[in-house]
Amino acid sequence: MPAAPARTRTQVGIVGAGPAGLLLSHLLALRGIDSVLVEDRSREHCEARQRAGVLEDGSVTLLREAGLAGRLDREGLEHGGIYLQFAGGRHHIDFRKLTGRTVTVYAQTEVVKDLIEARLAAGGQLEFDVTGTEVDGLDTAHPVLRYTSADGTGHEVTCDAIAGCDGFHGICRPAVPAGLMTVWEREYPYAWLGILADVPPSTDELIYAHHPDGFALHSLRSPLVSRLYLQVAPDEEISAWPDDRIWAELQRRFALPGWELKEGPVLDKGIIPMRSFVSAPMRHGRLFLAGDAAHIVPPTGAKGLNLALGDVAVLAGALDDLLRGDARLADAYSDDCLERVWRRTHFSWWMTTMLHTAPRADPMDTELQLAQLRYVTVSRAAAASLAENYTGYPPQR
Ligand code: RFL
Ligand code: PHB
Repeated sequence: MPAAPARTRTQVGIVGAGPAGLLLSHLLALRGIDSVLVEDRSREHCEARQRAGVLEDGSVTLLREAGLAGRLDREGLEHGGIYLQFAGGRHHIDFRKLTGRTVTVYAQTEVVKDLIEARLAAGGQLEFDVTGTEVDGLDTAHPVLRYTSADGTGHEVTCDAIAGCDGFHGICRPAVPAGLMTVWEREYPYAWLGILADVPPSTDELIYAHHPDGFALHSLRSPLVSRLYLQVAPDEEISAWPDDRIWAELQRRFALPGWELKEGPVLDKGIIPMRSFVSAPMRHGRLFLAGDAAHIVPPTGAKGLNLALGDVAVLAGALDDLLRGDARLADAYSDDCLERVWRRTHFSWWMTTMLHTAPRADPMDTELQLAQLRYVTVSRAAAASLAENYTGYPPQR
């Protein structure tokens, strides 16, 4: 007979040690609220997986106000704009001039490392490598979080609320009974191939390039490390892309007279699917969904990480009040988030469709994209709209 699970209590059970779950446990601790955070991957895996790289200024402020920005302030690279490249020209969109705001290039790997270190230093309950995570009793006042630790011990944690921060493929969203959630979804007929390269960036700010053969993006991780992306077919195998082929394709899509793309050893590469997905409400009983567990954006607008941080900033306040007996912010949580989520979902879709070449695009589609790109680079109003959205609109709270 299996041993009875260890039964414990906490105020908030959190599933997932991505940016959403980790920041939530930190924000709750600042408010004096206990949490137990469980993660089914290893600490090393969570700290190493290559994902997003751009923080809105509101995300930087949020991390700073939470006392988490020591290294971010030292190592983050503040960018005052981006380049849009199309039809053989490169055009600067000056966020500072247009909005007075900036973004900061600081990799999600570093945000996650900083958050894990801060939680462990504060004695936070954070368990990696768990298996069999389950949530139960969601429509009661005391939902239950079950999981098995890496050493095989079963746990049953009685909570006052559970936060589903377990990403798109997690177990929390599927735990909501069928029929209670509405889902909006769009899959795009392309994917991104991303590489991390041991070479100084060839640009001072990100380059988003429209090209007849497909989109390309030049981003960076530090003054010494570059991050680059290529639009590829959605079913592309990474094995079909040896490093030489990747560099040749990047060279073609970024080519500009008088400018050189520097090449270097590829440290990491992978294929990233492109999807827009929103599920609502972001709450069922005492289960609150946050980040990718509730919504996914294609990466073209650099919004996924920012949305995850924004959700839990709202959720921390809502849970604080709920645990003191005031449910008003918890009741408003989903609607409060969804306004920000839908604006960023639209912006991400807009950037994606403006910049990528659809497999069956005809010459009319291409001319419409180029007309939009020219407008955004020529009209101050259109450029300001892009700048306002890229730096974060509506602003994080
Ligand atoms: P995360 O980061 O996916 O974290 C969820 C965590 O939950 C864990 N988990 C479980 N833990 C316990 N029990 C279970 N049953 C569990 N099931 C899952 C997972 O292991 C994971 O640690 O979600 P969060 O915190 O909401 O953060 C969202 C961001 O990670 C995401 O929006 C962005 O990184 C999106 N994204 C990118 N955005 C960009 O702007 N630029 C990019 O280049 C970029 N690349 C990416 C990405 C997302 C990716 N995923 C999720 C497919 C590349 C990838 C591969
Ligand atoms: C990144 O640096 O990984 C990155 C930057 C901007 C994007 C997407 C990804 O739009």
